[in-house]
Amino acid sequence: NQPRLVLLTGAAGRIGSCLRELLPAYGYRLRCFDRLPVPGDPDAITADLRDAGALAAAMDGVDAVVHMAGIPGEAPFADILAANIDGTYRLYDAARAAGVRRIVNASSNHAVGFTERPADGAVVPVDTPQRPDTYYGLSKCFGENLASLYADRHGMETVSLRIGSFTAEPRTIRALATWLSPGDCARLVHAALTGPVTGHTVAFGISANTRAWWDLSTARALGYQPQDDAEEFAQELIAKLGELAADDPDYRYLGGGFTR
Ligand code: 15L
Repeated sequence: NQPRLVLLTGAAGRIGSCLRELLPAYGYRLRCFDRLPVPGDPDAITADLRDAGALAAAMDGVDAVVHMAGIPGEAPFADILAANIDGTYRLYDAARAAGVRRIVNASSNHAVGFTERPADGAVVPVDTPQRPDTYYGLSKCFGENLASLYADRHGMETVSLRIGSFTAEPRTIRALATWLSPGDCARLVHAALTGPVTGHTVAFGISANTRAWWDLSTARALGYQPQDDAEEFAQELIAKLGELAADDPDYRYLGGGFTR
């Protein structure tokens, strides 16, 4: 019972663009939604999440939603409030009204960004307490909690993906641990759309990085089998940038420099 028609918000964004390219091969039909025109998709809906009519129409006949829309980093609180908090609330409520069963929600590692690296080399579990590092991270905590509310109150399923560093290739030393490759991103979203979920599930979203210190067990339980490892780029990156000192926020905190 794989969902067929998937509403993709933020379809013109960085991750949205990757998913537009890679998800159809998994058998999905995408309906794209973005504030900005989606290149090469004349059927895409160009609207703000706060346009209730456009959002309701976008939900028609949809089997699942992949919610990638929002401001992807720190910004003034008023902007975060409008785009990420109010926008995500409206997305959820429109999905509820349309009877959509499952949402894959773009959370972020910055929802738990002030979590310190465990001294004993252990991984940070998914149920670590929320510790946002920015207003941006706070909006992702809101999204996770909203998903929990809509699961308990309305029986909706959500997988909140605490995405790491999504780039074509890792670009920083921190990303040797936090990288999510484009191919693994598509594999992860596919797993989140099809894997076994009861209520609200949280999963870290990174590749099979040798230096990873975030627990991937809940992602794997959905069926995610990452194929890429940032280690392939380690030698070159370390030669260029040097290793991180233990007191560098990029080393010490899950959210890296966002804690500064
Ligand atoms: C995020 O949540 C951001 O959207 C992205 O731009 C990166 O900063 C990423 O986290 C990260 O932590 O590397």
